[in-house]
Amino acid sequence: MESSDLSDISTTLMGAHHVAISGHINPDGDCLGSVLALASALRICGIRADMLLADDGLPELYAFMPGYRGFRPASAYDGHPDLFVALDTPTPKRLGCSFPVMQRTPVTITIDHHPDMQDYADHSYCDVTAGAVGMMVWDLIELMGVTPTPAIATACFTALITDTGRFQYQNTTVSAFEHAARMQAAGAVPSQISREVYQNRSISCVELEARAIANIHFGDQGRLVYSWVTEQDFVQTGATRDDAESLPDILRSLRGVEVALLMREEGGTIRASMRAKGARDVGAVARALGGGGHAAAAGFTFVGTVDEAIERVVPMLFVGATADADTTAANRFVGATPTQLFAAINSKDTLDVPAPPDTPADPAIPSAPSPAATTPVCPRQVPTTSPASDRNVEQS
Ligand SMILES: [Mn+2]
Repeated sequence: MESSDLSDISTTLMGAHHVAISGHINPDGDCLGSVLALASALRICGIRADMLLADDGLPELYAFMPGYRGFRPASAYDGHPDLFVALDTPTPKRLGCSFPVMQRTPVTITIDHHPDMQDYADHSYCDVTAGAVGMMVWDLIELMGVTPTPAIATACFTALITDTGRFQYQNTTVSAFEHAARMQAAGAVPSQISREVYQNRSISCVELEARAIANIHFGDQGRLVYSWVTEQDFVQTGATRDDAESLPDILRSLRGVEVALLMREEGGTIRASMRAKGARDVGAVARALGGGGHAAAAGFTFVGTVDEAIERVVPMLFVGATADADTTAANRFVGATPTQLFAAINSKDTLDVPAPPDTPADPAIPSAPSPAATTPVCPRQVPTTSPASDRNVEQS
């Protein structure tokens, strides 16, 4: 295992005959666009490139990207490539069904931008300052000597716009805009891509959003917001799993909110997505719960019910939200019982917080909890006894 630079990786790629490329499970715009762009560039060089899906899901949202139907589930893949590339995937676990393919491939590469990337390949390249892996793939394609086609530019721009939240997140750097300019010059049409990704919602998606808005609860004097959607909500609205993608950002967009948590019920588990504004680091909380991600956007899976997840996770976010840069704050509470967590939250030590933000006066915005509420009160009351299953967290 070694840390390589992009030109080493370019050389390795150009020497290959048959490459398999995969992103992570629950694929997003960055991993799908990055895989598509790199595969296109390799094919231009006369190298066979197979695009693998780490799980069976392929979101229709990104079907406008040229070559999209070329993805195939890794679970049904029986090829024997001589080179494997993992993009946007920090851990082998996130490679899902693509990991066995990686294991039977003689040479392996990872290119990523997650702060928690593990060194699990022969060659790995990680740039945590890159807004999207699509930017790194763009640089790599230039190093390969390939002139980016409009299809490559469209795929990379889609990666960039989705991972920077339309150039709104903290990872929107000068370099992100410079890359965007080069992608547009090569044929990406930002207005068209934005229309496909953001102006293309189903009524089911909006109805699911209404359910999530109806479940909104505040904690930490309005700085924390959380909500959830149940399996029943999906059935009744006809919404798909992909339709839930926009929900965390809706929560974060609320005035005064610094940390947002959206829980999605799926089988016996809760898929949780967190978003942060400003200096808050939800990535640390996600890692403490067995998940991962970035400071501003992270997630984890929780084995249990919505109520159990609220009881377990909301206090951690509350403490994290009051700890500023102290990313170890959340870790201190791993393994604690709910009773211990709430005791800690109620202690003066962890409530030494700055003055609360102005309470929103707009009647359209759900009112913040009263100043007397010094705990992250869930209207779904936390039981006084503690039947919560802490064991589930460690398993997720
Ligand atoms: Mn990414």
